[in-house]
Amino acid sequence: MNETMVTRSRNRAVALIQSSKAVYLGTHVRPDGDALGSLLGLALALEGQGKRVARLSADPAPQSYWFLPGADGLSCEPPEWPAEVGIVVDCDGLTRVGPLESAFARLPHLIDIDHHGTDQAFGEVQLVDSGAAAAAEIVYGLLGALGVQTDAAIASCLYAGILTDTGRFCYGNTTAESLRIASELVAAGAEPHDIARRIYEERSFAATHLLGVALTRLSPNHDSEIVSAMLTRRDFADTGATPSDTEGIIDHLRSIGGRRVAALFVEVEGEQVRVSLRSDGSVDVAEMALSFGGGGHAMAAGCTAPGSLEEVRDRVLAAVRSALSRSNCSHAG
Ligand SMILES: [Mn+2]
Repeated sequence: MNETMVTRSRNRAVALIQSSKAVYLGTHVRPDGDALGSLLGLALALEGQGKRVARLSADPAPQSYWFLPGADGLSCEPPEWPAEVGIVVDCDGLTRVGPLESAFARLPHLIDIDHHGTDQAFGEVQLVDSGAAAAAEIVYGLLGALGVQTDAAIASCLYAGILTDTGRFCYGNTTAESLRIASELVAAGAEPHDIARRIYEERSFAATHLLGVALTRLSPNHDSEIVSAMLTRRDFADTGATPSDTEGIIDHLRSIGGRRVAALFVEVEGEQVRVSLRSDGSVDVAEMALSFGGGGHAMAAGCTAPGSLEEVRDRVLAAVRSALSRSNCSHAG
């Protein structure tokens, strides 16, 4: 999306928001730091403008995000009261809100705020910029257009979104714009040390135990270009870990030197496997995830596929291998 289109969409979003009194805000299932930070920051800003706001998320926030202002106001069900506008953040399709989809689909107006390269446009206004490292960056731009004064609470939410989606400003998606916005958020009152400590340094005993189990399952594949690990439902029962405790495990896999793709396979209810993929940039894992019904970014993507752990692992790793072979060929040629 070019600059003019972004500006035009932003103006349309501003007009819709300004003409509304009640707004539903939603984000994807199993919300991450960007999903929560974008939703909660936008919620505070709209409330500051006198609007009634519902903070909707099908799944609860992982414990490490409970400190974010307004996180305790998240609800998994739409409120009794109606809204004129729905705003869905960090979702590359409306289905990503899970069971809340119908609540959003029946609203008169819908705004899609996203930064996934795999975004399947939905709603009346698409504020989509795949060049943004986080949806929180796009929300920040929207708040500027709405004339919102970013206070410390809003700044903390948006900063958490950018911090986590850029992997603490380490991933390849980190831009001068990410750092400029982060700097402005810190100037507005976000506290980098405190936010990083709460998100990254308060991992629970059970989550740390689960990480340990995952690290004992490391397996090198394809001439050591791929590293993968698997977690069974039994592992969760044994450690007392919750599904959201897998967050960050993939980063340990991708930090292993010389690996081009890291993959984590997690057995979930209903004979399904949740797959997280990371790439060093040599192959596009979003494309791969998309072919398995998921989505994401070129260097970080995921999907949930039906089948046993071994079946899904074999299918996904076969796809990764052939993508790597293709990329090796094109580099050789
Ligand atoms: Mn995001």
